[in-house]
Amino acid sequence: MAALKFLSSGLQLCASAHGSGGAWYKGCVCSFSTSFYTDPVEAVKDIADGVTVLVGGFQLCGIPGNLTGALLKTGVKGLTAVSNNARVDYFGLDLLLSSNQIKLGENEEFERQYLSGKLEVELTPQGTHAETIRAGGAGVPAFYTPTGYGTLPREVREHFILEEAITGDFALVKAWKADQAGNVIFRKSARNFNLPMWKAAETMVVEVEEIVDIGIYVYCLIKGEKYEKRIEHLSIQKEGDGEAKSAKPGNDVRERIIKRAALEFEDGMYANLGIGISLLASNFISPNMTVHLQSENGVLGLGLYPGQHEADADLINAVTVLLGASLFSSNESFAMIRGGHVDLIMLGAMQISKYGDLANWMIHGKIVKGMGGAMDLVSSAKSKVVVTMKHSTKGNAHKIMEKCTLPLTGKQCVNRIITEKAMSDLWEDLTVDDIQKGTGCDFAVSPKLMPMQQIAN
Ligand SMILES: *[C@@H]1O[C@H](CO)[C@@H](O)[C@H](O)[C@H]1NC(C)=O
Ligand SMILES: *[C@@H]1O[C@H](CO)[C@@H](O)[C@H](O)[C@H]1NC(C)=O
Ligand SMILES: CC(=O)N[C@H]1CO[C@H](CO)[C@@H](O)[C@@H]1O
Repeated sequence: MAALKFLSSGLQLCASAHGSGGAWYKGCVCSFSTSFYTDPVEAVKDIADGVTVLVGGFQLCGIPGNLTGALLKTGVKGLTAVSNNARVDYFGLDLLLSSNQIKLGENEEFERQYLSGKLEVELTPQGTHAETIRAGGAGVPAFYTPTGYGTLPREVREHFILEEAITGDFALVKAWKADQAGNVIFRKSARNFNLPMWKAAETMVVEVEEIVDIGIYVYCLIKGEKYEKRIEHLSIQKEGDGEAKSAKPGNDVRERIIKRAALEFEDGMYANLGIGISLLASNFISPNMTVHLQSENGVLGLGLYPGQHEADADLINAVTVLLGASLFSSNESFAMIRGGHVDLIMLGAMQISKYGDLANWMIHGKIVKGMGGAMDLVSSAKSKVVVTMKHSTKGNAHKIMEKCTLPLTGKQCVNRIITEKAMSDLWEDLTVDDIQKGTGCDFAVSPKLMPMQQIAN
């Protein structure tokens, strides 16, 4: 295994790897020396007990698996790990978690340890997380953001909360290719958190798939072998996707919601769709309409699910990208979201209050999904937030209620709710009484009450 190590002088972070297809530039002059390593354990041996390590990646896309695996071997203790997530057991950060080496993560093992109080943890909205790291790299110690206002215990000013920047002692980064001088390029959306983390740590250790001839920024490079790129939830396009199928009653309920949700799309709009019902609505976008789909992991111009042989782990959810799509890092992606440049946000909910408060990330003592990007997605008053969900829980508990009992994702942020029973309109076979029974709060009945519309087949 060929690997190389760069030793750099302190905090000079110099190059920036940009664009797809190998466009990158050097930002400034810095001095460094290079040494080569053949073993990932050697590459991480300077990581001592108690330091802070930033770990790149978004789900399984672009994670420095060889390096986190090597950390496990060095047996280092008491690390503070800063990471977007590490959700698949025994891969990446999970390895460290199960051996109790770190304090932060997000996965099943994490959930178990967190709930049992064994793990010290701080969960941060994904976009805030990306920005705290970007700010750390840019020397901005703290900033105000609308994300999480009214939900997170933070210092408040007007409608914003104060978030402190994050820097690390080490960044473990996964890139695609590096040259002999240490310039690196990322592939597709695999730049995600790798790019901002790169700049926010004193020492970078970079794992690449290939080292090419004649770079910077890097202290330590290691070439991983036999890359097995994994996709967490592979979805493949199936015959008949986008057509009505209503065999089972459960499907029928979903389909109603999906088809109504599809009417929210307008030609030329930018939309971010949560997984599940919301994303399925995109199957019904009329072919004479262009809707630009944005995704948190750094894609604008998402296409349909790939065919069997087109799946690409460097595009996480295994979606395809359309011609003319753009790819960017996670901090850039959330700047777009918080900045209100995405017209329509469609996502699911566990509870919604009559004031439009949204809860969808945690059930006390039971489920800790993490808020992911949801707090950021609902933080801009400029974006229309549409919730698609079943009207009640499986056990028939109310989901639309006076006041949410679960931890909030956002306050007064929901503009429209679409369920199988109602929107601001009614499905024809239901009466207002039926809906009142399934709803935990009073509501006004519109004078323009009419049967609920849905997209034609
Ligand atoms: C995102 O972070 C990268 C790396 O720190 C930086 O080059 C880029 O300008 C940032 N984008 C935004 C919108 O802040
Ligand atoms: C798209 O095509 C349908 C018929 O296929 C038509 O009813 C509709 O008006 C068209 N929409 C636009 C925006 O052109
Ligand atoms: C992410 C990851 O762990 N990548 C590779 C690291 O190196 C080993 C072989 O040395 C591969 O099997 C992994 O796929």
